[in-house]
Amino acid sequence: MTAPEPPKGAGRIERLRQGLRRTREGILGRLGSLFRSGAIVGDWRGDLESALLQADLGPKTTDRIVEAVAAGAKGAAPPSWDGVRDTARSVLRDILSARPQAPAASWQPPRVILVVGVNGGGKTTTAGKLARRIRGEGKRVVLCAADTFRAGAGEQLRQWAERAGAEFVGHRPGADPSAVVYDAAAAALARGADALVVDTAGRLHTQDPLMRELEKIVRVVGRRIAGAPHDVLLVLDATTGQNGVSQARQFLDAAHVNGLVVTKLDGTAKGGVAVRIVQELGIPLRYIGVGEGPDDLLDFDPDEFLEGLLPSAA
Ligand SMILES: Nc1nc2c(ncn2[C@@H]2O[C@H](COP(=O)(O)OP(=O)(O)OP(=O)(O)O)[C@@H](O)[C@H]2O)c(=O)[nH]1
Ligand SMILES: [Mg+2]
Repeated sequence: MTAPEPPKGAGRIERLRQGLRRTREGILGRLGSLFRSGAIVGDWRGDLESALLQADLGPKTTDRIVEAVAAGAKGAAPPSWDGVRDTARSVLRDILSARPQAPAASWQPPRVILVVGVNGGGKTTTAGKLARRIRGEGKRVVLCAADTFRAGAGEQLRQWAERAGAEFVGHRPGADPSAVVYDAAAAALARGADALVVDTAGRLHTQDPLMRELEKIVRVVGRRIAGAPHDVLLVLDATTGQNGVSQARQFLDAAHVNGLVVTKLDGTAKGGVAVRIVQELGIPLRYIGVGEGPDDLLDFDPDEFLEGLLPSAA
């Protein structure tokens, strides 16, 4: 089976543009016409502020942008649209680029990627999309269904495995998640896989707290594969905004999260929340989800993201 290539170049930018459409149109619709047409009467600060807050950029970032625009405005004349847009982009670029990745430690395959987050955020979909990308690079990948809570979860992941051309390891619903991970690690080693992607539950069937179960998964896979899990991706749903960020914090310690994934950016006009998430959690944003399709997971690139949000030509 040959896996399709992940989107590249122009295709990827177009997907990003599509995914951010509602947020972009929200911001541009309110501000572009106002500043461009010079129709500002009086308090442009209030208009700018409310458009940025509507996009869910958060009060801190909004203040920073408004202050920077005010500082750049000449005398009493209202700022130009170009000035507003460029200032906003530069403040946002500052925030989004502020957290360089730690240099990658050396590791031996299989690379173990653990996908965690609250229920419904898009973990299984993200695990499936990741497997597809890895296959697209011509590598062998095992998908592990460590969500044994939801009856349909294993089947959902198995279908992704089929589509991606990945191998699948799952147990019956209700099984011990760590036991599934143990078997998947063994299978990945035995088959010489390049990557093992582990989908986890947002809830559990036992009284064991979720965080304790995640800690156990981390321990078990680390005993089987040196240095694993190499990546722990916390999946956050952009449509849940600030609530999602608060809920997410508890995952940071339990699972040593080293990367964020913001999903469903296509389903919201509040895509500015991605900036807020990066700022508040202080962990690099690695991927963004812009749709339900297999190719709708994009590498996060601050400049591309800003071009999708506030195009330089708009
Ligand atoms: N529009 C859109 N939908 C998404 C995206 N990512 C996931 N979804 C959808 O969100 C829903 C939930 O996704 P799942 O991957 O099942 O979420 P989960 O975190 O695994 O959920 P649980 O297993 O119940 O904890 C599904 O209908 C997905 O198709 C995205 O980037 N955009
Ligand atoms: Mg799931």
